[in-house]
Amino acid sequence: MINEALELLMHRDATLTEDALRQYYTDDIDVQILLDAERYSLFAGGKRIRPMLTIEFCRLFGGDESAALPFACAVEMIHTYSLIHDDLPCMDDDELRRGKPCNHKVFGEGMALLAGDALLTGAFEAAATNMEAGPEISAMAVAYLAGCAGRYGMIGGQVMDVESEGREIGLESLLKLHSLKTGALIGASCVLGALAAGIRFDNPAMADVVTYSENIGLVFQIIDDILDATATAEQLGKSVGGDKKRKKNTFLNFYSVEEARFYAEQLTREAVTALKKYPDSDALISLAQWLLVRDK
Ligand code: GRG
Repeated sequence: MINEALELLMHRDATLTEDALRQYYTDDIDVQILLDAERYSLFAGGKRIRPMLTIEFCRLFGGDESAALPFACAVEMIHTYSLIHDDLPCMDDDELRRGKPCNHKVFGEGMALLAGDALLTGAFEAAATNMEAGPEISAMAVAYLAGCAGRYGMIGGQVMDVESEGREIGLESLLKLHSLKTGALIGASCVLGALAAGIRFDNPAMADVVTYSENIGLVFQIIDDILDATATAEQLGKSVGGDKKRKKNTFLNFYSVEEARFYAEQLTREAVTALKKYPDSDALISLAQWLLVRDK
């Protein structure tokens, strides 16, 4: 369920991102295997939701997409690294990702680890050298992104996830876990787009960016939990049923599928309300509504 205008825009932003991502790679025979491993996962066909958020928030505030693209690449590199590392035998030990065998299944565990490391460091290089945004905004973006990706952000969420496997946690802890593990990078994707358009942290508009991102971040995870329990591996391009198998804490420990969807609808309404006063917010509103009904 996706309207044609949103589908076109998703495709356009994904193409822009992929063209920009390619520019960070120059072939070097001595590290060819690493570059191949990175590009194997980076260009394996993800939905590119995070870079789209960066580009569209920049556009929402009248910025030029050329200032958003290095930040869009940075968030997609960090996202891809997290998927590679999360699939490793020492984490979720998965087989399939983005419709293909996981990185370590093709390149081996050591190279998959290094490909993730190189994507993480490459992300910060891309963000720090954003010439269009300039050094001051780039520095703010790097600091914000590091906070969201690190110990009090995505990694912190992953730690909470690993530590709570097989043990029941309360709803409040689950909300924190997901707002860190999934929400923090989605939040950074939105904030970096606004920064690229020159919106500073003391601008009241930034609070609307954060409200939208916090709400869609939770929706993203609720739908992910529902899809893990109800969709097929062919549909998602990744293994399904892993949450139950690994006794992970998910929203379905607290709600039925219908109740979880109802909760996600409420959160989507909050996200839409935060942006509807902005004249060019149609794309981001449609994206929030699509995240609620996505089936992959
Ligand atoms: C660094 C090991 C490590 C983990 C960090 C983000 C994360 C924690 C792990 C990745 C796996 C995971 C289940 C993350 C939750 C967020 C999520 C559902 C990611 C999948 O995002 P999509 O659907 O993926 O946007 P595509 O492939 O479309 O880009």
